Amino acid sequence: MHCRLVGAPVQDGAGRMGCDMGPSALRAAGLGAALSELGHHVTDMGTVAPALARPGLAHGNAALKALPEICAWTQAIAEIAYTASADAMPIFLGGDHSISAGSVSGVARRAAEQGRPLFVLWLDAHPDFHTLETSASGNLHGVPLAYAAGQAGFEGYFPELAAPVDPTRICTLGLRSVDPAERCALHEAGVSVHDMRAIDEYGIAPLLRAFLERVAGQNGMLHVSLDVDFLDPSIAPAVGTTVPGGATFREAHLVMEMLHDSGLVSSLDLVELNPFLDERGRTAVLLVDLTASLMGRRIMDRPTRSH
Ligand code: 6HN
Ligand code: MN
Ligand code: MN
Ligand code: MN
Repeated sequence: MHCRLVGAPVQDGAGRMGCDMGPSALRAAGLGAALSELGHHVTDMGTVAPALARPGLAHGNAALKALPEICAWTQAIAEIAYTASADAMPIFLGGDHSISAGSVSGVARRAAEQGRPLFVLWLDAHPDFHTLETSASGNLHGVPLAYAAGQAGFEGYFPELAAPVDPTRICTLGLRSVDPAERCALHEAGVSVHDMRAIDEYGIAPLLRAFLERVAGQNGMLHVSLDVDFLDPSIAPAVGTTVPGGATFREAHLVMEMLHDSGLVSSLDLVELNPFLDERGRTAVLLVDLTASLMGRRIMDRPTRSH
């Protein structure tokens, strides 16, 4: 596999500073070497430069923070996502989760051009399904999934979508902090939602397996968006939005191992890593190890089977 690393040092979408150091921390933790050791060809594309922010871009929701800046980042990241996905698997190094407005919309444009449906697996404590109207915090890392899914109200602010993702092709896994407006919008849009209660009750593997079978059955492409706060804060402290009760070390690795075996993943986001909050780089190292599992590192060889 040819992997293209894309640094997206965005911090304006989060409530606290530090995510701009995420790409450096992931590189320092050995992401490139881990992928090379697995036999992949790795190209580091460097760092996305933001487009110029449109001066005076204002919205009726006065709580929104850094709207012109995030719109400009989205434009720049969507362009590179479209380009990088032409001949490789792009891996986006965040940056807060607002970078996924660009990464998902860019790879969605690529998938549409190839005539294949794009599916999205959102691994996160939060659904990030606010619109510009419903965000109460004003932090734009809370909106990227709604934008990419073509929810109303982004027109005239965020870049026009070449290909909105069909919400019924989105699966969120790991939710445990959902705002009332998001709960309602997710339901109405028909997003597949597996919260932590469902993971506790049924186990993470059957939930993921059912989704992967759907992707495979439609010859889909699959974008995976991994927010650090999907993981339990006890194993991944380097995030500004910790919520207790997250995925365990083995649950997270199992997700990655199953994704690898599926052979379906065509692009990946690693987001919300805030190195300022880390403990001797342990969260960055965990993200590198999870990415390695997604890209083929395994404990033992296994007999070939369907999933
Ligand atoms: N993230 N729903 C909350 C908000 O501020 O809108 C939290 C968003 C978190 C975003 O985790 O990427
Ligand atoms: Mn998120
Ligand atoms: Mn989150
Ligand atoms: Mn919210």
